[in-house]
Amino acid sequence: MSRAVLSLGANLGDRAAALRGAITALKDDGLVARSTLYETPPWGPVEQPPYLNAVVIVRGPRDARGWLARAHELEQAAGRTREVRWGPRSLDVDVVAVTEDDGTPVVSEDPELTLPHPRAHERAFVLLPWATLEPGAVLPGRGRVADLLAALPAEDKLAVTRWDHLH
Ligand code: A4P
Ligand code: MG
Repeated sequence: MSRAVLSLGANLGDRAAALRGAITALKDDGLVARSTLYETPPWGPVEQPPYLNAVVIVRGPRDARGWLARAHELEQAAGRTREVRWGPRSLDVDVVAVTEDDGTPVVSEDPELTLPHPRAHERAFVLLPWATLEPGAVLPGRGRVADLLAALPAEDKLAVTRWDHLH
């Protein structure tokens, strides 16, 4: 058994349907909690449309690699093809952090599965939904999610806007 925090993002096609489909599919994997959907400006060097992002927490019989495999299955189910790194996608599922059932955080430097996710601590589109979902959350090796969020530029946080209630 382990507990994983997953970050979901989509910026092509019916973004909300892709996120909601993945969240629904995760009910069979031990979905514990899910954030609402947020609209966020694209992060990174590639010019591309805005994203919808969400964070979910799952707990189930998989290990960290099992969660990565599940993430890839969900991407495939959404019709994702890998094109440009950091480029637009119908669904991206990243494993942000995994904790063993005894509370030990999984740490890995393997490029196939780096944990905790090496860029999560600087991404408002991960930290804000996560902190809202789980106010006491800790990103292993980095600190409290609420503190990491507080350290980001105000414009990054203001750009992450709740989307559900508008649609
Ligand atoms: N990989 C290693 N560690 C992990 C992990 N913890 N979780 C490997 C998931 N995958 C991990 O990923 C490339 C490889 O990373 C995989 O083969 C996996 O084994 P990918 O999904 O094929 O490619 P990618 O998503 O283009 O690269 P990467 O590095 O995952 O990109 P990011 O960092 O996910 O960036 N802006 C906003 N606002 N919202 C977004 O969601 N997402 C991206 C993608 C860019 N800008 C964004 C957003
Ligand atoms: Mg990815």
